[in-house]
Amino acid sequence: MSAAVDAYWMPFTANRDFKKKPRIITGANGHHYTTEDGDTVYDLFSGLWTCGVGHCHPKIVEAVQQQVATLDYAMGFQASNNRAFELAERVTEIAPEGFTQCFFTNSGSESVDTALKIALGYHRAKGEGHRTRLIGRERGYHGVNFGGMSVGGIVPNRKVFSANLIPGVDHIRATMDLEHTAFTRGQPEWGAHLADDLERLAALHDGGNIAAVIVEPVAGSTGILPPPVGYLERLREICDKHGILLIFDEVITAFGRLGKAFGAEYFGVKPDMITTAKGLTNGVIPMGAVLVQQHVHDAFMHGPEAMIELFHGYTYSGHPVAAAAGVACMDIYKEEGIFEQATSLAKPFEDLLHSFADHDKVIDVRNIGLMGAIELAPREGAPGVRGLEIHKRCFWEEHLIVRNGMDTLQFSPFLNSKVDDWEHAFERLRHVVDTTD
Ligand code: PXG
Ligand code: PLP
Repeated sequence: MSAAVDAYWMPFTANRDFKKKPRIITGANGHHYTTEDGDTVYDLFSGLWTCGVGHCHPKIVEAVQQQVATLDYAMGFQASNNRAFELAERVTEIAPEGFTQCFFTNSGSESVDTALKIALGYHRAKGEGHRTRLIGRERGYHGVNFGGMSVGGIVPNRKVFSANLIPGVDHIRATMDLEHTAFTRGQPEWGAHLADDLERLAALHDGGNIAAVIVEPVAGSTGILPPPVGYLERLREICDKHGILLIFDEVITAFGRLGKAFGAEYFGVKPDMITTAKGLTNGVIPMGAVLVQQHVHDAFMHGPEAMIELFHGYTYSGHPVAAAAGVACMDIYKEEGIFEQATSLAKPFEDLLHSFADHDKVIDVRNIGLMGAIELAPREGAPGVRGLEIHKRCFWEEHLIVRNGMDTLQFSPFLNSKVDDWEHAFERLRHVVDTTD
């Protein structure tokens, strides 16, 4: 039986619908959840893109237990804890060359707002305080704080707050057009020219007024949009031409989702800052990080040495328990060859997803690394209902986590998944898709 469910106002959830028949998880182990009804559920979303190495990994559990009993918390401003320094070293070690600095936050949303603030401070420190404009992309997701929401491009997330979004923000176009890209495996050939939209905004505002451009290398939340071939390279070129900082929001794509430590490495394009969260701690303790290139950091390191260089930080920046979880993750990524496993799983994953391409309800299948989407045609007059029904039926009838964003089914499987488990799961999913109106 459900405990009382009234008091908890759930995030990004249809609360009234959910509370009629709650889906409540009470335990997890490896690739499965346990529900309050005692069912074992296979997770095709690894948490919320978070738990790449599986749930309750013994090495992370142990690291957290030891840390919480050794140093639970230490003040983080003008003093710190050993674990935060250790994790910053470990993360910058696997980052692309030049990323020598790490600023800790507690979430992806905080990482994004931190990166935007660093961008503004950077230009000011360099005597270009007029560079204040921030550019995001339509359909982008950069979390829910005011900065991230403003550069984000997901309409329902912005609509209610429209009049209070931060000023001086513009957006380039999204990269997907089903007419040109439907059923592409990996990066579409079509669409590199969409990066030129940044050139248009640079012409409109004068490129010299633009502080930063933020994009997800692969747009995740909006339904997995891999970048067109050549697109990210072109964005980098335009940013360089106008002195604009490029921020990759890698809250999803960092730490193995594409088979590399960072999407920047996978695509061979180097931004100036990288925002992360999720896989930094395998979702076990909330934590995010902004990785910064040396030149960005160094721009702040002037003036009297006794002065704070960046007036920004969170009570829990570099929290020792979160950092201990992070260090354990970095160990696991290396010792268990997690990124290599993810790389070798990408092709079987792609094949399983694209086996839905011929289905009469399916209008697109997209994938890259271990990110994938099956987009269903919306039911007439009821957008999103088909997707939600499939999510619920998968949970209750097939004991399967399949996330839906409206009518797009989204997949973020474990980086160390077993192909047999997938085959079984996708068979059950097909049955649900077949038998849902
Ligand atoms: N940037 C990106 C690129 C993200 O994907 C955030 C920022 C915000 O992170 P926090 O930790 O503040 O939630 C995200 C988070 C989904 C889903 O189903 C995606 C996210 C979160 C929850 C669900 O696609 N992305
Ligand atoms: N609100 C108040 C009243 C505070 O004192 C603080 C931090 O000291 C905050 C908000 C910010 O909290 P956090 O540092 O956890 O983001």
